[in-house]
This record gives sequence, C-alpha cells and structure tokens, in this order.
Amino acid sequence: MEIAPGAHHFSGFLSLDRQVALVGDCRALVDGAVPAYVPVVRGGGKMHVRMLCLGRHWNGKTYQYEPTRTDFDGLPAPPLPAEFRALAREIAASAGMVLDADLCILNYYDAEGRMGVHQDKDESERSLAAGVPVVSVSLGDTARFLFGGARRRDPVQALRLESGDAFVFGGPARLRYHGVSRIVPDTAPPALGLAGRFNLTFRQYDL
Ligand SMILES: O=C(O)CCC(=O)C(=O)O
Repeated sequence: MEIAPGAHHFSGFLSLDRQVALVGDCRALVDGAVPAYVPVVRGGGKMHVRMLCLGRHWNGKTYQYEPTRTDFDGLPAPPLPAEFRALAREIAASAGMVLDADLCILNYYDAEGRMGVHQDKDESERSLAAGVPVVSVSLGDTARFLFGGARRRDPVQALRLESGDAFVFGGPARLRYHGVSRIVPDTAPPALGLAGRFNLTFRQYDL
C-alpha cells in the first residue's frame, strides 16, 4: 500500500519461515563478537534501543558513518551479509525502486523501546539527492510507527508495523520524518520465541 508518494507499507511481506530464519540471524549478530550496544547520542542522552550497524557504523555522537565504532569500543562494523543485501533489493523492487544496500542498522527494541521522530539524512549527498530508498523490515512485537512529512512540524500518521512487514521510503519520501512511539508487548508470532522487536533498516551510503 502506498501511504504517500514514495512510501510503501507491505503488510506480511515475509512468510513466517523467513521471519524465523531472519530472527535467528539477528540474534546471532546482536550477541556476536561485535555485539549490539545502547548508543549515547550528542547531548548525552541514551537511545532506547540496542543497535548494531552492519557494513558501516553510524556514530551517534557525530551523526556520521565510519568503519569502526569510535563512539563506543573501536570495533569494526561487521560486514553486511549478502542475503541481507538481496532481501533489501527484493523489497525495494516490490516498491518499484532500486537499492544496492551497503549498510544496515539493526535495532532491538524491548517493551520500553522507542525512537524519537527524526530524518535519515546521514547517507551521502548523492544517495539522498537520488532518493535511494530506505528499506525497513520489522520482526517480533508490533511497533507504533510514526510517519510525518518533510518538516518536523508536519502532521504525522501512525501505523502499526507488525512482524514480517516491510516499509520503504524513497524518492519524494526519502527525507520524511519518522519514529517509533511504542512497542506493543506480547504481539510477536509465538513461533519466533522473541520478546521485543528487531528492526532492520537497509540503506545505501555510496552511489
Ligand atoms: O524501528 C523502526 O521501525 C524505525 C527505525 C528508524 O527510524 C531508524 O533506524 O532510523
């Protein structure tokens, strides 16, 4: 469903089997050799997610991408798995867009997790100018997702992103404000064995 020009919500994009496999991958990554952590952002506030960047690290202090986690432990961002890149390409194509993702931000939200309304604008100027989409995949508990306009003060619409949903925003929607106001506990499909929510956002820094 196109909820605004360039913004597409695909309800139930992933089968339950694909969700189970992807949750397994996410768990292994967030508890792996380069684990997810709670970023502290500019101004000193802690984010309300555990974050792990793949392919390139997003530094919450500088709002820039870098190869290693200089704001945390100096470890290198793990590589973006080829199957993640393929999934991002498949979802973007369903929206009639092209994405050759070179990074993914993987966030884990517990029942108290949330993310303030913001723009994704730290990718390269060329990527942003071309409107290369962000592709988001949700797994586990449902999120109340807020999708606004190009200005912070624009009205927002609230949608529920459920497990297996994909959301794509590119072209004229690429810089629209968005965030997560709450997680709805105990809504994950039982087969996932997951309390909380994983969200993956695939992006293309380089064009
Ligand atoms: O968790 C979500 O659905 C949104 C995540 C997000 O806004 C981001 O990673 O920039």
